[in-house]
Amino acid sequence: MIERITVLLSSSGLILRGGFDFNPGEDAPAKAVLLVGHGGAGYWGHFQRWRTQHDDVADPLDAWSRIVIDEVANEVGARAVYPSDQPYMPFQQWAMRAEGLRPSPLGVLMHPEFGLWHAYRGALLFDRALVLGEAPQARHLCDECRQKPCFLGCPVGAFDVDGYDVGACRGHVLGEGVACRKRGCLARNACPYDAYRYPAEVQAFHMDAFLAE
Ligand code: B12
Ligand code: SF4
Ligand code: SF4
Repeated sequence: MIERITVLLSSSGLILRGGFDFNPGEDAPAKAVLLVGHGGAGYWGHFQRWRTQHDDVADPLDAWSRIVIDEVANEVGARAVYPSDQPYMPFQQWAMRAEGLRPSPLGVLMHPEFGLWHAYRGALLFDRALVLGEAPQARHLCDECRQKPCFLGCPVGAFDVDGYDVGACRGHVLGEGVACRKRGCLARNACPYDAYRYPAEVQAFHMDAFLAE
């Protein structure tokens, strides 16, 4: 079935990110979960082509993701859930278990290949076990990064060891922060593991979505 899902997703640029069976007795919404997302911006061209025909749709990336992932869910007898559905499903906790990832100082999970340049667009929930164990810990690149330039990248110090000051960030981006608005978060962009960095256009799209929340 994993192969089938991979094939079904291939025309969208989205990828299967991993998954696991919930533990017996665990407070969980299903027996197993598979995460769908992207590493880098491989989905962007597919999404943009869809968008040319659907330019009046609200939250277009969410809408497109729902169309793609609902179809896969129907094909494989799963229930699809989405990161922006409320109450929020713990996508990052699931990703840590599915891919063995840990958070960067910015809150975004650090991936050994994609760096900070990846995200989750949905999850497939199954009412049957898939016999999938949790992933072993992946190499955590932040442990090897001595200078931690992400901490210095933000002009208003919105990230520190205590977490992320959303108000300070949003205030800057809506005011003086033209660079953040046009090219994306400077702290995220300061990370040296940038082989999969999203193009500026993609970052500006996500920043607009963040400001609209
Ligand atoms: C609410 C939310 C936000 C709030 C954070 C408010 C806060 N301080 O908690 C706001 C709107 C500020 C935000 C911003 C961003 N977010 Co956000 N966000 C979410 C959302 C929808 C829910 C998080 C939640 O509360 N979960 C409920 C708890 C129970 O689940 P959890 O897994 O334990 O949640 C963990 C996270 O909330 C994390 N966390 C706490 N504070 C922050 C702050 C940031 C910036 C991040 C990334 C995580 C994070 O700690 C929790 C405990 O482990 C998730 C999607 C989801 N459903 O998880 C995306 C999510 C966490 N966000 C994500 C991202 C990428 C961002 C942005 C960096 C960029 C963007 N949206 O394009 C921006 C940062 C803005 C910037 N400067 O660039 C990604 C992270 C992917 C990854 N690689 O790890 C997620 C998973 C969405 C996705 N589609 O993949 N986000
Ligand atoms: S700059 Fe270093 S510490 Fe910060 S996210 Fe990148 S690898 Fe991790
Ligand atoms: S978007 Fe700009 S203001 Fe917000 S955390 Fe990133 S660098 Fe700082």
